[in-house]
Amino acid sequence: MDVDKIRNVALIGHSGEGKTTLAEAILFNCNAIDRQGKVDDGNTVMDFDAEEINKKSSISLACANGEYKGYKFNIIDVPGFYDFECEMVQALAVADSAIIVTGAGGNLTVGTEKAIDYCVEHEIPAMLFVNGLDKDNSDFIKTVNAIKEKYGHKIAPMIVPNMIDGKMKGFVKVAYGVLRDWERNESAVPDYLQDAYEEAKLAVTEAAAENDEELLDKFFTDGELAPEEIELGVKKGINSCSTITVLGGSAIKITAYSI
Ligand SMILES: Nc1nc2c(ncn2[C@@H]2O[C@H](COP(=O)(O)OP(=O)(O)OP(=O)(O)O)[C@@H](O)[C@H]2O)c(=O)[nH]1
Ligand SMILES: [Mg+2]
Repeated sequence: MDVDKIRNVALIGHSGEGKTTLAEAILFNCNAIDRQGKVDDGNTVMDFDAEEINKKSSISLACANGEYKGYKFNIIDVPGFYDFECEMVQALAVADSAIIVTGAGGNLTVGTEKAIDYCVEHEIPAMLFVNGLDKDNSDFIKTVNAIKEKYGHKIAPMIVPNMIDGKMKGFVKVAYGVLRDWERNESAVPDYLQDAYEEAKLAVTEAAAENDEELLDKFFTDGELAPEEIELGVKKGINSCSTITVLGGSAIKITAYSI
């Protein structure tokens, strides 16, 4: 495979927020494994060491790879406990980018903060994955707002989850302004998600415009950007480390699916 089709991605963040579980889901979706193991069952790819299985928590970094849409992803699963911070430093020395996995408890956890600070300081392109949206009391918007409080306009949520009775039934694709369910049916953004959608749309549009002169001109002239332009500008922002995009879901429940 061509080198330019290889991506080294580190999963970092606070302990217990779901990095190993998300790695398992990614590998499953890449068809690298044929069943999705669970940390609690001691059968994940990344937590293979006897002590990790015993503790139900990662101790050293682990790597596995899978292919998706013509790209090879080398996934590096990093332990979240502070005692193992050097593992994050090692992983990010070789990673092209990071997925910062955070819980959805409505706050900025210390591990998330450390992970974002490290990526910002060392200019590592990063995105946030707000995990555990199947849990009672999970709150994507509150969590994103808590992170925004410290990192402001760097944070650009590309989705707004559609939560019904505590379950994520799909999400608004913010750049496109459509609601998508897990069968990939698309419909108009419902009224109850309108405010959250508009707020997120403004955030991603501004992030896109800030990262590209032409888009900035267009934004000032037209007051809006096309979905493809938003995606292009946000991608540029991620690459130049001025934007951290946000997705969310439930690692334990992710089955074959792509945005
Ligand atoms: N309900 C729910 N539980 C989850 C989710 N993701 C992970 N968990 C559970 O949370 C616990 C911790 O998950 P891990 O994947 O080990 O978390 P981690 O971030 O790798 O933890 P460290 O390796 O200690 O940093 C396990 O019991 C998982 O089954 C999720 O999306 N929803
Ligand atoms: Mg782990």
